[in-house]
Amino acid sequence: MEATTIKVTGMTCGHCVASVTKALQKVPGVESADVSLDKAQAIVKGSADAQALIAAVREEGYEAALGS
Ligand SMILES: [Cu+2]
Repeated sequence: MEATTIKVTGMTCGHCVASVTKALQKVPGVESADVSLDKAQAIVKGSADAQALIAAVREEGYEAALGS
C-alpha cells in the first residue's frame, strides 16, 4: 500500500496527536494514519492526495509539509 510521510510541526501532547490523527482519517482515501509526537510526523497509508493531507493538518492548526 502507498504510504505518505507528512512532517507535522506544533504538536505538544497526546491531544494534538489525536486531533491530527482524526483530521487525517477524514481525508478521502486514507486507510490509516500513524501520527508520532516524538518524530513530529504522520505516516498515512492509502490513496489520499498529499496536498489534501497537508491541508487537513493545517486546518487543525498545525504546520505540515511533505516529508521524505
Ligand atoms: Cu496537544
